[in-house]
Amino acid sequence: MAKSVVVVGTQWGDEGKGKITEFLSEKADYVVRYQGGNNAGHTIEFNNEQFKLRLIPSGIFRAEKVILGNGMVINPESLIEEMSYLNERGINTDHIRISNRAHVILPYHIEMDGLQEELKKDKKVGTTKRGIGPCYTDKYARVGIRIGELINKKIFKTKLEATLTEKNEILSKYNKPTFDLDELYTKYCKLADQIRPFVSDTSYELDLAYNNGKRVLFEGAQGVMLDIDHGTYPYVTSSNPSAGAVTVGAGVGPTKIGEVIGVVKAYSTRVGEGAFPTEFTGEVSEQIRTVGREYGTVTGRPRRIGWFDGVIVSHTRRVSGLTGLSINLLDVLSEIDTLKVCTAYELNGEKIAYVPSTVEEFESCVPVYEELPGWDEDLTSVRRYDDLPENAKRYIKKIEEVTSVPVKIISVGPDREQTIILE
Ligand code: 2SA
Ligand code: MG
Repeated sequence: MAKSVVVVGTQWGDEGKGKITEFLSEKADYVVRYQGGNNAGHTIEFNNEQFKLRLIPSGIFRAEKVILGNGMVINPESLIEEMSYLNERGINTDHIRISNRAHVILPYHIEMDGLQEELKKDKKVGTTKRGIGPCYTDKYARVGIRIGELINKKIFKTKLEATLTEKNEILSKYNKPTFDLDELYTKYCKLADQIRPFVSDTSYELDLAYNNGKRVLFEGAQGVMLDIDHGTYPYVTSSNPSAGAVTVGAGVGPTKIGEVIGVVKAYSTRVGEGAFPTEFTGEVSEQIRTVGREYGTVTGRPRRIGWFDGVIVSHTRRVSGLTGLSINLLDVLSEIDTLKVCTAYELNGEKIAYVPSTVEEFESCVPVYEELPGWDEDLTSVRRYDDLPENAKRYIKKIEEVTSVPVKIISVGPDREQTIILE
């Protein structure tokens, strides 16, 4: 039986996982998301059409089934909106399955997200304000509401009653809008009616799929540097984008995982706050932002730009067990005289090759760079590795050397066709 492939972000998200998942989904029967929610923003392009997805796995276009796993947090309103958006554009969504164990994002989570950020004053995380953190908080505090409970009117009412009083107390204390139980209940019962046909025990379905020889692809959202355990805590999201989370977040065993493809940008970006050692500003940074369309898919925020950071991608290799890299947006680096690759950090006069655990230390890290000559050629129509300019090949070799991971895919543009596969 073929082992599964996992696609993970190796940096701070927006590495182009959506494109690669969609590309790889040609060889997959099931595509599964295992963490996060509509804080993700995946852009997919083919046949001159562009699709923006937040909750729905990027395999929706070609897979037999797509699964929203139990490790996700789901805003039912956004999900239905996203399904209608796809349906209106002629994309079928009947093959979506939503885990009955996934948690529901309710409007009070979104209010709490905003409030918590406000209270942090100059220590804001820079969240997407989609209620992600507060929903996961409720999950671990054991007061969350799961999809399987939402679709059962009686259970939903009891659970909502139990938690809403406390939420309203906190919100009213800070003069934030509060929620009326009956109104919320009625609205969410209607949403529940719409999603009920798609809800199932997705771990059970995956087990059947494996037994029937189906090929499964797992799609991470965000990136390892935003992982609640392995990222730049507290400037992280509230889930585990790392590959290890697949097993818990989808309800499959670790023995099912074969390959882990780390998706990496040919440079680095970050949205939101937090340390970013290779960040730089100025003309070249502006050029990268414009050519690479580096603005958040969900919130439209301009992304911060940095050089390729080998320390971070090695960190991801270790915590996610990468077996291969997909280098994306290589085309964006054309027409830059000198490219820099960070190979180590200097911290308190010492050279280190790992990511320190505290933000304070991470902020003090000074990148050690190797400089490489750039190239002027446009790469967007290159389809074979051999046709890349020598300097682009040299740059790729350098990335392999500093990360110790073989490059398996190179992307030179957003379209499905603009992909180079390395044998
Ligand atoms: P949250 O909302 O609680 O998950 O935010 C916590 C941190 O995680 C970051 N984060 C992201 N970073 C990059 N891309 C993300 N998704 C969107 C996209 C971003 C957008 O794909 O373009 O549209 O702004 C994403 N989601 C969460 C966030 O910036 C916080 O630092
Ligand atoms: Mg994104």
